[in-house]
Amino acid sequence: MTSRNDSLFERARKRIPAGVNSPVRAFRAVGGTPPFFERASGPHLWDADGKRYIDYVGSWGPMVLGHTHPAVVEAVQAAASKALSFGAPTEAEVELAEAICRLVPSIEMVRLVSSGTEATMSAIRLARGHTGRSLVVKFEGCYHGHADSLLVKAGSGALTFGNPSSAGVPPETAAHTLVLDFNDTAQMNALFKEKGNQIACVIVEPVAGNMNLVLPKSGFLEALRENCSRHGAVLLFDEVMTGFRVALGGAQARYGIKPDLTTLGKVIGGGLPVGAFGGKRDIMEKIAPLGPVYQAGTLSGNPVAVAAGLATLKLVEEKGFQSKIEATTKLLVEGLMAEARKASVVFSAQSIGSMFGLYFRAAPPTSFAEVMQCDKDRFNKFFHHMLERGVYLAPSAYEAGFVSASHGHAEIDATLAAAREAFKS
Ligand code: KE4
Repeated sequence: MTSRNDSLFERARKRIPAGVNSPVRAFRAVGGTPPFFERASGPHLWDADGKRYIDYVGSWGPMVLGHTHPAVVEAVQAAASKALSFGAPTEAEVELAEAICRLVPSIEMVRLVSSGTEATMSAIRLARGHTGRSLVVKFEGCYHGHADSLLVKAGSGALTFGNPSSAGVPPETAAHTLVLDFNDTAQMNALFKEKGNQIACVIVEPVAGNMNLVLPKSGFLEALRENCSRHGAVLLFDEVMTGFRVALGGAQARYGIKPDLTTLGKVIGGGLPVGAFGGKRDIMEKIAPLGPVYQAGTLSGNPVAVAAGLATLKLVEEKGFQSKIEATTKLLVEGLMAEARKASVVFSAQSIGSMFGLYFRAAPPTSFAEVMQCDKDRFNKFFHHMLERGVYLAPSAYEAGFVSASHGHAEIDATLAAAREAFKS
């Protein structure tokens, strides 16, 4: 990596753990020095040495319009010139709540927070408060932020209580979380049969994007819905990543499943800190100060962040937005597969909406175990070849990629040209 990135990384590591404010940014999965970015526009990023990259991370999802979209920058500047924060109600946050409820009809009431973690942490507490039950079910490979109850890996057997996946999470806390295998409907049915009436909620990424991209098998989400309804458990769709990416109304719109609660983030902040949890009115009315489940936040509904979110959603819901970005993403993955075939490299790729997955495996994985069969070393080599050629992919074989509305044919062609070289070597 170039000298300024190296010197900045060295300086950063003195005062910030691993030199980063979020682990995946440290490049420990792929090795090397991460570029320190200075500015962005549309599909492009520029690092501290002025090197330009085509961006397929998009800040891990928020930058669906492309970077520094004029309408969003203008909205932020206008809001900031009036106030940076009140800690009191504003019309803008009512507008954002109304927009979210309109675009995701399963959400009848919503509470804004400042991150996806806050959204899922609050939604879990709400589900437990609403049902009076403690057990939470999640799926291995799905990530829902870093709240204690969610940093849990499978126990000795999937149907036994979980163990902490991070230091600092008390075993007693992890014991209330069960971890199942994504897409394993039989296992889920067996759990509900045995413990259904003890389950407060099931939290799932309806399309998994944190173990690379893994799509739900047909029947999996339907079985989840049916089991939760039958046993009075809350079905919580974590759409922090899939919301407004997999479809305008999220994965729930695409797959026609109505969850009881939904968490959102990323796109609804347009790059600024906004998360949200919402759903059925009778559940949401349990939230303080209306109900007994406490939840709060100094900067929840922050006017500047809400302005960015509102400006972003306005453009995202424009006619043709989703179909255009979906077509571009398809062009990218089909092109990459064609280049890999030409170079006889074992590779597969898939996309859904504006999200995509790249796999050094003959076919896209349908489970966590199959994701683990992907050739990580080949991905890491591919990642660095692409980075050298000015293409910035997610720095881990276990992350999904993102296309923005500002990516056009020029970016796709340049990416495919870089991939042609990378696959050759
Ligand atoms: P945040 O607390 O990072 O805003 O959101 C947590 C979260 C919750 N739910 C889902 C489905 C998510 O994808 C995320 C965060 N996604 C990661 C990307 N793998 C953020 C990147 C990072 O951790 O730096």
